[in-house]
Amino acid sequence: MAKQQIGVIGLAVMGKNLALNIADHGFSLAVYNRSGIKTDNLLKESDGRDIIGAYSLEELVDALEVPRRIILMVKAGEAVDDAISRLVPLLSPGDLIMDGGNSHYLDTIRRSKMLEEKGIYYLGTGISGGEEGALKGPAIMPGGSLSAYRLLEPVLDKISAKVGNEGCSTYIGPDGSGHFVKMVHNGIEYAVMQLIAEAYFILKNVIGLSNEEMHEVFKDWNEGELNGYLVALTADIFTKRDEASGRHLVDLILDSAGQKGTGKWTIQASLDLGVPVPTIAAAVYERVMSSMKEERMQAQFLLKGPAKPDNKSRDFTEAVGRALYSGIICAYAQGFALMTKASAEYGWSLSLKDIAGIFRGGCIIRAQLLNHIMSAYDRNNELANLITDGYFTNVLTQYQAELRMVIKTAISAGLSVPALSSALSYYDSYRSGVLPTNLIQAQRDYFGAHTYRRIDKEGIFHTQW
Ligand code: NBP
Repeated sequence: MAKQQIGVIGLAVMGKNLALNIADHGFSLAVYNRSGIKTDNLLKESDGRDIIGAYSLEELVDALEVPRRIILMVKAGEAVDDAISRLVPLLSPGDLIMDGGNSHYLDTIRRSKMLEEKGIYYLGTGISGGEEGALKGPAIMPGGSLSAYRLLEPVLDKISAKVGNEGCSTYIGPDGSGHFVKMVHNGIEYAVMQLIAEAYFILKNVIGLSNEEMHEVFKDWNEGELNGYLVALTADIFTKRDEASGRHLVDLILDSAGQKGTGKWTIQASLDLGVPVPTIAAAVYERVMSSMKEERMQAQFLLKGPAKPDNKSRDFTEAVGRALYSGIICAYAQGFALMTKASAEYGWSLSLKDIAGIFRGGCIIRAQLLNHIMSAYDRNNELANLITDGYFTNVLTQYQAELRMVIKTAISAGLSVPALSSALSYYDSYRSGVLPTNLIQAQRDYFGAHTYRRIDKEGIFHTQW
């Protein structure tokens, strides 16, 4: 019997849709899921596609041509180690496993090393775009050896999202680099979502915009420099009504956000690598704060805010849009600075221009802004920080007064805007030739003899304070 070209393990939403996408591009598949019911369901949906079901890993491995190419789409964490440890005894040197889930990049580095020692190729691949992207074309970030990548390149190229003629899949670099880039993508996503939520909060509470007006504002924004998937879907959200009550659905949703961990990992990596990502951190912390609903409900009666300020006119909307764009620029700049440092630290030689390129299609943070990011890295591949590129410097210089004014207004109204404020502080810290850290060094030396350097002399100093 002819063997199948690709194996997929894990047929929950992502694995199922990715399998259908791969089959739609003319590849034959063998699929397996731990519980057979998901395999049965996929086969029922497979409609003439060349997909066969396997009900054990042995059956799956037997059904595949050699070298075997197996894509894991199981839950990140122990499930991946478990699946690998059960697969390895069935595989031969030269076979390939690709982990397409949201694995932690340090796990991917560990797994790559372990499998390479056994002669098995490993690709740690970030896949972005959610359920729909997996089916219709995601952004794909493969990390591993170049030989491993070559084994799956034709498949990944075909199934990825397209921007014009360009596919949104590119070789990222060795071992954990693909999952690192996907993690940072998600960190930026957290920040942009929080920034948008803060803009909404200001428009609602300071200008008093209705949901219909909010829809118009976000739709307008999406036609200009703020154009992007998250802005577009936000515009849509304001039109959705609850079928039972006829009310706007957004007003019925509890203000308590969940998270699956990639935002937290981004902050942890930023601390390990010594790169500030305060807007991403603010977004993650605000989700945590949002989940403390009961405490907040009690505190609202105890802790007083300012008197309600006068409403602003509709003109203020434009300033909020510019503040939002500035915040979003700072969030991307933080994420790209983190990738720059990781690339140097791990020797990944990341092409930030190519990464910006594949973020433009299929993924959640796709946005017009990424074209400017590509141009910035085209002008200078060694750029230390995006906000020092001419385009971004100009925008931030031009918009900073409005960013300050919008934050001031929100603060005066007692509205919490941690992401916008952190973006402004990031901008102000980064552009400060002098920070007050001389005093911190003096304090450290005072209580802990930690020593300090001076601006007028070479050497290391300690003072008996
Ligand atoms: P889930 O992350 O919910 O994982 C469920 C799948 O993992 C099922 O197929 C389940 O099998 C399987 N599984 C588990 Br749990 N433990 C296993 C084990 N020990 N051995 C074998 N299989 C095991 O699925 P998903 O939402 O489709 O996501 C898959 C991956 O893609 C995850 O890493 C996720 O973070 C990532 N991702 C998800 C999205 C998204 O929008 N959902 C977007 C981008 C990336 P069972 O059916 O037998 O329980």
